[in-house]
Parts: sequence; structure tokens; C-alpha cells
Amino acid sequence: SVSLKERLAELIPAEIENVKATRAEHGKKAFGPVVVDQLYGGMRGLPALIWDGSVLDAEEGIRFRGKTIPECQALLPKAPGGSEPLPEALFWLLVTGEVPTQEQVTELSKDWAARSAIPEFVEEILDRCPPTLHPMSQFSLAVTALNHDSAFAKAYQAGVSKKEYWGPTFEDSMDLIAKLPNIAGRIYRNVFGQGKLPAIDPSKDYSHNLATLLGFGENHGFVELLRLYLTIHSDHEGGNVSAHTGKLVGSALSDPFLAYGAALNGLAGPLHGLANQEVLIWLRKMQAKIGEDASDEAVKEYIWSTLKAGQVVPGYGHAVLRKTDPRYTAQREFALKHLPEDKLFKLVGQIYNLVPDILLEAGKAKNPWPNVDAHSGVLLTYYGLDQMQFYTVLFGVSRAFGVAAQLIWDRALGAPLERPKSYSTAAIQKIFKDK
Ligand code: CMX
Repeated sequence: SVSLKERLAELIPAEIENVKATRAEHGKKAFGPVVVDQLYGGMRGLPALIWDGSVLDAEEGIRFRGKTIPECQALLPKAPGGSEPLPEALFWLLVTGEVPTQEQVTELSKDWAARSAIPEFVEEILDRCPPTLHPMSQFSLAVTALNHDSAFAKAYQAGVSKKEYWGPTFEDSMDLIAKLPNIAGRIYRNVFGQGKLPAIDPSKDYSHNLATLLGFGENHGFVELLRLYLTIHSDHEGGNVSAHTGKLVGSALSDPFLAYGAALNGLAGPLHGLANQEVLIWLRKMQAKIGEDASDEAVKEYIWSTLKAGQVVPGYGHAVLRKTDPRYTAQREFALKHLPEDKLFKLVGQIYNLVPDILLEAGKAKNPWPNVDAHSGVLLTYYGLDQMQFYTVLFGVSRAFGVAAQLIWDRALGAPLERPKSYSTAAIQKIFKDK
């Protein structure tokens, strides 16, 4: 079928059996030790969630349904005349585990275009936000407000059976993703004074339409960048703050708009998605201080001054990864192809040669290598999108794909309310007192 929902309906019964069998065979087996440090340490490394769209390997990086980023770049359908994968295709892969055909992807582009309009009152909410309100706060407000028309919330009130949860969750998830370009475009134009929002063109793909709404629709390089950007930022397994928040809030049967609004508030933190903004601010400050073609020595000194001031080097380090993030590498390759001589790109390359040794010498960070956020802002800036407060909104458009795919499966498989156990320090002391 070219319809994602029909394909999904075919896949769900077998997956329910698959989960049953996995639990019957492995359900009582211990899976990794829990030590007290993990309770204090942000649950780092604790196996605690099921997330089907992607799994992150510390050395290798992310795989979407078993496929690496280069494999996705090779296998997923592209736009006519384009060479980057279409995020529509990645969504199909995340949801079904299957590489879609060109026809299935085209159908999805059309479906999203048809669902893309946002209610007038949401437009008004955005238009009334002061331009000083951070774009991520505006984004989360608008997404939360979409819950006004949630199919899931309505179905739940009407007494829908548990077995049917996934259907309206699917509809809400598709609506959510489809409406994000109009929300992001409106925020961008309002905050940065870029004039009236053009209409979505149903004959164009999702990234092309988003580029048009931002005012870059004629720029082929930017459109290609967005296709790559939205593909690689979509999913990074389930434990990161945004993905986990979406799953957690969804587990209370809050609809996908409420769940994703919450996820966006997590993405807006500087240790998570906001780091792409922070990287650009940091680079600009560095250039202001030591000039544009600074020597390695001057750059090193600047990096040390950041650490000595008790700040983090944005774009470096990761809670799980222990190697250079393949999402960084994919963006570096894009830059080598499209903007090899760009000054800011060269600075990012220079920093890459210096930061890891410094972080190792400083001796705290477990991973001295760059993450996805170290590179994205430079690419956007090159094409003229230099309003860095907006960068995390683009991350947020993309991350909806991964969170939505999991919300659909969570409701299809009857995932329970999340409720892990917490302890007080006094309780821990008591437990181990006589041991
Ligand atoms: N610069 C300076 N210090 C760093 C560092 C960096 N880039 N990365 C880690 N450290 C420090 C930590 O702050 C921590 O210090 P304290 O012991 O004083 O608290 C210590 O090294 C150990 O941290 P860790 O176990 O290596 O890393 P965490 O899992 O706790 O945190 C992360 C991971 C990403 C928050 C951290 O590496 C960081 O702050 N990086 C900079 C911000 C950033 O780029 N975030 C984006 C991540 C990708 C994303 O989600 O978008």
C-alpha cells in the first residue's frame, strides 16, 4: 500500500506477538546492573526503556531501524534532482522498519501538505507573542495549543477501546508533523521581521516547503541541507531528554500534541538541543575576541578560558557517545561538498583539531568528541539563516519524527504508564546500613 496507516495496520498484529514472545522468553532475565551511583548520576546507562525507531551505539553512533546514517543516505528515496534523503522516507522507516518506495514517500509528502494548516487561534497566539519571547517557548506554546483538535483526546472522551488507541494517535502524529512547518515559519517571520508567510505547495516535499516558509525555497543548497538536517536530527534512541519526555508524557495518555509540547521544553535546554544556538554564540564571541583567522594557539587559549570560567564547550561531549557523532560527520561532508572555503566552517574544523585534546587534558568529560550541534549552525549561517535563536526550532521540527513514531507504537503495543521507583538519600543509607 502507498498509505502509511494501512501498512502500519498490517504490521501491528505481528509486532504485538513479537513483543509477547520476547517477554515470554526474556522477561525475567536480569538486564544490566543497577548501582547507587546511577540513581544520583542522571540514570546514565540504565537500561529502562523500549524505543523501536533507533538504537545508539557508544562507538558507532545512531542506527535508524538498524541502518547507519550513510546507509540511510544511500538507501532512502530522494527528491527529483536531490541527493540527500527525504525525511518523509526516514519517518516511514522509523514507523515501519521498511525502506519506502518513491511512491510511498510522495504520498506522505502530499498527505502532510494536506494536513499542514494551523488553526487561526494558534496563528493569533503566535502573532501575539513578543519577539523577545524565545522561539522555542513560542514553538512549545503553539504545539501544546494544537491539542484543541486532538483526535486522541476526542476519542478518549468518547470511550475508545485500548485496542484502538493507535489510530487516533497516528492521526495526531501525522497532523503534528504536518503542521510544524507553518508554526516554525510563522515564528521565524514574526520574530525576525521577514514578512508574510507563503502557502504550502502540495507538489513539493516537506523540506522544500519548510525552506519556502523560511524564505529560502529558491535556494537548492538550503533545501538539500534541510533534507539532510531533518533526517539526521529525527531520532537518537529513547533516553535523551526530548525523546524520553515525549514518551513519558504520552504514557499518561496525554495526546501527541501535549506530549510533544513537553518534549520541546526539554529540547530547549542548553545541554540538549539549545546547544546548536550556544555553539554559534560561542564561535561569534571567539571571533570577536581573537579575530577571524586566529592561530591555533589563540583558539586553544580561548577554549581553556571557557573551561576555566566554569562553562562547557558547547557542541562537545555526549551522555552516551564515545566517538565523533556520525551526525557531525554527515554535516562535515555536506560542508566539504558545498562550502569548503567558508571561514566559519574552517574555524569549526580548526576547533575539532583542538578541543578533544584539551577536554582530555582537563580530565572531566567522558567523551571529548563533537556532537551533532557542533556543526549545524555553521551550515545554516552559510545559507543566510543566521538568527541562531531559531536553530533549536529546526531541531524540534525534526525530533517530532522520532517521538511521534514511538508514540504510535507505544499506543499500538499498549505501553503502560511510566512510573520508575525513586529513593531518598536517607532510604538508601538505611537499605545498606546492615549490609
Ligand atoms: N565542556 C566542558 N565540560 C564538559 C563537557 C564539555 N563539552 N562535556 C562534559 N563536561 C563535563 C561535565 O560538565 C561534567 O562536569 P562535572 O563533573 O563538573 O559535573 C563532567 O565533564 C562529566 O560529564 P560527562 O559524564 O562526560 O557528560 P554528561 O553525560 O554528564 O553530559 C553533555 C553530556 C552533552 C550534557 C555534556 O557533554 C555537555 O555539557 N556538553 C556541552 C553541551 C552540548 O553540546 N550539548 C548537546 C548534546 C547533544 C544534544 O543533546 O543535542
